[in-house]
Amino acid sequence: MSHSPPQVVLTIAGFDPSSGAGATADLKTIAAHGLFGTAALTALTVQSTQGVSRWEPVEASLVREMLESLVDDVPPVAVKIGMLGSAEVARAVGDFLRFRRLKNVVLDPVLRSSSGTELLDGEALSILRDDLVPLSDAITPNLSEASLLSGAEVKDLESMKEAARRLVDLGARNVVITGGHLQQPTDLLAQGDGGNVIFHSYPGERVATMNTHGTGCAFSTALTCNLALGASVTDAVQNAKTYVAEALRNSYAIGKGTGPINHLYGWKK
Ligand code: PXL
Repeated sequence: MSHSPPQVVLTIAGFDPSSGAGATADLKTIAAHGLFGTAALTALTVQSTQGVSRWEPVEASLVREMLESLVDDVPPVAVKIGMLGSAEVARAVGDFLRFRRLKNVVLDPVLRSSSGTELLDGEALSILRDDLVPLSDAITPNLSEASLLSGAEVKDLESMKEAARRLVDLGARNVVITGGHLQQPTDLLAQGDGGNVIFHSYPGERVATMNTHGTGCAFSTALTCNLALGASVTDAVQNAKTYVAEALRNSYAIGKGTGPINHLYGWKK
């Protein structure tokens, strides 16, 4: 019997050996959505649940070749971009997006690990902001990433709106600022609409768990998967938020540090 194959979602991301975040975690999120994941690695981190101790970017020409060899063979219907590693890799990803004109591109501007390690230098940040933001259909900064990218201090819903407005001015079409670190974890979607900005807010409930490693990666990848499945941006944000909340609720303590969320909670034993 032959089955019709699933759609393909590509993640361009770093490698977290503990697999709470990064490309291997993204592949779990993509599988959880019934889609087929492919991955191009941009950086290798030395990392456990206790944090990142070191990382190295992958050589840009290698990333370029990984992307080019994949894209004709297994064309993706959506692309998630996470950790970029270096200015050269960021440039290579920008060129790839420009020449291939791929759809449903979601950029998660990963700047720092939750344990505080810088994951991108200043030159790469400029390329991310000036080149990759306008090439993406949606960007998913958390509060501190929104602050660093927009130059506005972000701490509550009002300042999230101001930062989102500035990010739309930088060329972002859809900005989702994830408010998981707020007292009440509200996400904000800002959509650029010919000079105007339309806001939608998504209130959530705090899930009491210590196993929070990978929430940012999972949110942006779940958003990408929902776009791949044909959801509107507003529905995709709500569905991605629900996915992360369930993955938090069903998480378990793995390792001695911050445990991962349970990406595959839908597959009960
Ligand atoms: O959560 C951000 C992130 C993304 N990608 C990789 C990471 C991390 C955080 O540590 O290691 C590869």
